Amino acid sequence: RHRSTVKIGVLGVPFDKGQPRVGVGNGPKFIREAGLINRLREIHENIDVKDYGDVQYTIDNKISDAIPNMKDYEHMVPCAERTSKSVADIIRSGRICLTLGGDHSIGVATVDGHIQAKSENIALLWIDAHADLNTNKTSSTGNTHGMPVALLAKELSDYWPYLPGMDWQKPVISIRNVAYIGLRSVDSFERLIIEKLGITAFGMEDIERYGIDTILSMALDKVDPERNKSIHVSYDIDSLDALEAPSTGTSVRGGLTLREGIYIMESIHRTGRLGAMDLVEVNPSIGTERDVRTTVEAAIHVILAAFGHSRRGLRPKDSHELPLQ
Ligand code: HAR
Ligand code: MN
Ligand code: MN
Ligand code: MN
Repeated sequence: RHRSTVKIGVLGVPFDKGQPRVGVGNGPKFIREAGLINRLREIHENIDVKDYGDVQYTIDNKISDAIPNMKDYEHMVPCAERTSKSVADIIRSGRICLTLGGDHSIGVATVDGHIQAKSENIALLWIDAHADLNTNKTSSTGNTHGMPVALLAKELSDYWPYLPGMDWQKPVISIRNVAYIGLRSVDSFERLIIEKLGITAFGMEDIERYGIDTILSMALDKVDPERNKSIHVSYDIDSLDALEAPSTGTSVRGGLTLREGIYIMESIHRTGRLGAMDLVEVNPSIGTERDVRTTVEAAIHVILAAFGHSRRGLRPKDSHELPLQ
């Protein structure tokens, strides 16, 4: 009956340089304008939400084109540094950090910030159609939103050149603490890395076979066997089926239903150990007005589930009886 207070810090990262399409930088604006903050407050009476606004950064021209096949590196690096610091500060102040993207290149920063604040005891769930596991050598696009997991993984550090401006990004996560859910568009080198390193990866065919509830327990058994870690969920809206989330840059059909997408976050909420969540790749410049509304609403439903919204409804606030008359 008595619910403990859920403290949330919302951070916008309107970053779009990790991929070629304009518009994804407006994700935070559209998600906020759809009423996110108040809708979080309406989940129940013990929600405490603070909006930290958007991350600002200035381009570092000293490092422009420093790394072959990493487009707009001089944007990615300073934005990531600022984002990591903000995420760490928000978590240190006792809040669960909800980061609104922006493209998925910001995942390197949000996970880094979470690790800075909580030491290395975190488990990372990467909910995505894509593995985002390319290095600048394996990427066929040079888009950094396809690289964050490879930047984070300890086991892949030898596959990167020296990355100027990224010295702050020292605590990398072991790939043993990462699980994918929703994969269905994986590049050949990404598949090779997944197999060589034995990364926990559940694609759509696994979800088809076992069901989302079992998949989630299997994922947590691997990355958080003692059920004691701070959980980071990096949620790419393109994990959802293209029909559920059409307004995103690289949509792939045959994905998660919104029901499965919501269920994932309801389950993570029940663990009581959500430490940070990213919601990325909503692009309001793609599709019709209705597509945008569908996508933004899907994002909000997934977020509300993460912070305790119940599809069973809320009990009356001060009463256990039906009103008479
Ligand atoms: N694997 C492709 C690349 O590296 C596509 C990257 C993915 N797009 C995303 N990230 N939305 O999940 O370019
Ligand atoms: Mn550039
Ligand atoms: Mn992604
Ligand atoms: Mn994706």
